[in-house]
Amino acid sequence: MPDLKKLRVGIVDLVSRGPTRALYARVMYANLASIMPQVVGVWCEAEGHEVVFTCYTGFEDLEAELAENVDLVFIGAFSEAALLAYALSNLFRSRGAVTVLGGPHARCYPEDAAKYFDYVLGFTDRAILREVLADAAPHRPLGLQLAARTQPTTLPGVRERWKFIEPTLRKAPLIKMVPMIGSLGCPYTCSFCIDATVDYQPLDTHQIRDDLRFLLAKLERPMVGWHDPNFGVRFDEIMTTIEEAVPAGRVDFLAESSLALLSEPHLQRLQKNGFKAILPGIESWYSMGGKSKTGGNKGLEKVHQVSDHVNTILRYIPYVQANFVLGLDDDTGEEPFELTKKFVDLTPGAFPAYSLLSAFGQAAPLNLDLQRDGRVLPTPFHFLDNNKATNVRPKNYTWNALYDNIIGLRRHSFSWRAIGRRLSANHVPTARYLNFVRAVSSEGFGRIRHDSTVRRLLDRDASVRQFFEGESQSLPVFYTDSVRKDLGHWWDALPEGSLRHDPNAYLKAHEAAQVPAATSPAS
Ligand code: B12
Ligand code: SF4
Repeated sequence: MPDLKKLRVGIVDLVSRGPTRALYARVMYANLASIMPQVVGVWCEAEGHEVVFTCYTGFEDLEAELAENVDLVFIGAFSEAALLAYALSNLFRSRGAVTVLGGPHARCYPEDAAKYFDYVLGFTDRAILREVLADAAPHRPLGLQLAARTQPTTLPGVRERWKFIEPTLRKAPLIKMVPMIGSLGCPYTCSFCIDATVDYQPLDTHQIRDDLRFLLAKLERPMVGWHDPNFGVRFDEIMTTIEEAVPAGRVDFLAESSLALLSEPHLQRLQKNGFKAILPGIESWYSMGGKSKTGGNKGLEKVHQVSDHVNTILRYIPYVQANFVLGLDDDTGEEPFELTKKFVDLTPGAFPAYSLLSAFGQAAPLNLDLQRDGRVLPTPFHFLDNNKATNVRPKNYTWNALYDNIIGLRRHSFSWRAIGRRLSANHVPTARYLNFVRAVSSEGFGRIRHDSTVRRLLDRDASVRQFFEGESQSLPVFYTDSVRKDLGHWWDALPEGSLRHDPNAYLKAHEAAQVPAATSPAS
């Protein structure tokens, strides 16, 4: 076999969707770095290529940090950073590089991303990466969409990723989290979730054990953020792994886990092993009983049951973020919002995190139904971060009513009274500090301001109203102006037409894939 050309590979992990100076970003963004860009770095080097790696948190001068003369650039992006990714790809391509997009945006909107990248990757394993490295050629006007059939069975651990982790941690001034992962997929099937159809698969426990020991040797007091979609599905296995690797409580851990996995004996073991933050998904008061272990309980009964459970968690774990999805089709009227306020009052120590129902392209089975019903809007990707906008026309609410309820709930949750009660219910200084910063910065107060602006525009700006009602595809000036402001100088590199996308691309691709099967004589 002829020797492959040694490539100069740039890798950019986009944690921020543009330049920023926000306090929360300064404190936290480097801690939100993804695992896969680091994995890609390890795999590229193992294939003999030279790698330049950057985690962009919004503070760096990207142009100065990014390697000149790169042959191939991998960009990892969530949809909220898609426009920045498109602008970067445009710039790199104009300088002669070939570009590759991976990450949640590539998985959710491959058809759109292929207009701006040479390769768009879904599930990525080493074989897919080798294919890209071997080809490394421009594919224009439409990029190649490649994906492994399933999630990879192994990923390089912390020891191998350390050369990319270390410089990223240096950007975090206070809290420094090392990203680790113990499993992929999830056994639950929440219809709105990207992992609803991805089989659960634990990763190698020997590697996890080795990584934890490695970290203890590297850092005085390591803090590990588990990126498992649902941590602790094989609870005993992962706990035994941790217990065998490090003395109890020497490493701090954070994880997203469903309430169903957080029984009191499990909490005792989590506490003993140094778990400091847990992010359970409650999602709704009327559905998702399985993952919260509330069975058929609904409404107020579920609020009391879940609140008791979360208060119990808080006795063992100092930081709890309770995740909710607002605007689900099961919700009607003010009741779900009032129930969540009740939860906030009954559970003062938990930080309530609200996601607006968002249909991320082809992420979830539910999105096909929403697109079939014509309910998905072409809201620019920039706003699709679960918070700034929902791109789903509500089933049981007018826009005014939905926004009034959301604003009311946010005001209640981030009132000075609620903030004060939260701080006095938190017993650990870091938990108090983080909850305070989150409440008063872009997340709490910032979202109240943002939603209030949208609500005002719904009354006063006909173009906003028509866009939200699906009566007009013309982008309201409000959106264009916000993107221009957020992207800063990157706005100039934004490719023509990229503020728009086809919100029904998934349905169209799905239907096109059905046609041959339905018309074939063998079927
Ligand atoms: C862990 C997690 C987090 C963690 C860690 C985030 C991180 N940087 O990785 C935290 C809590 C910080 C987080 C934050 C957010 N998250 Co999150 N998160 C997840 C979660 C639960 C698991 C993702 C994961 O790591 N899986 C393990 C990896 C290995 O698998 P994978 O993601 O499927 O990736 C595969 C491929 O996509 C590909 N790949 C992935 N990245 C890359 C990069 C490159 C360069 C390449 C080539 C390939 C590649 O390879 C992988 C192996 O096949 C998913 C939901 C879920 N159940 O999957 C949501 C999810 C990814 N998050 C989501 C969102 C919206 C957010 C936030 C915007 C929420 C918010 N408002 O704060 C932020 C954004 C943070 C950021 N970095 O910008 C959405 C993304 C939708 C979208 N299209 O953008 C998801 C899908 C949840 C949802 N709502 O449906 N999140
Ligand atoms: S429990 Fe969490 S990760 Fe699993 S399917 Fe439901 S929302 Fe997705």
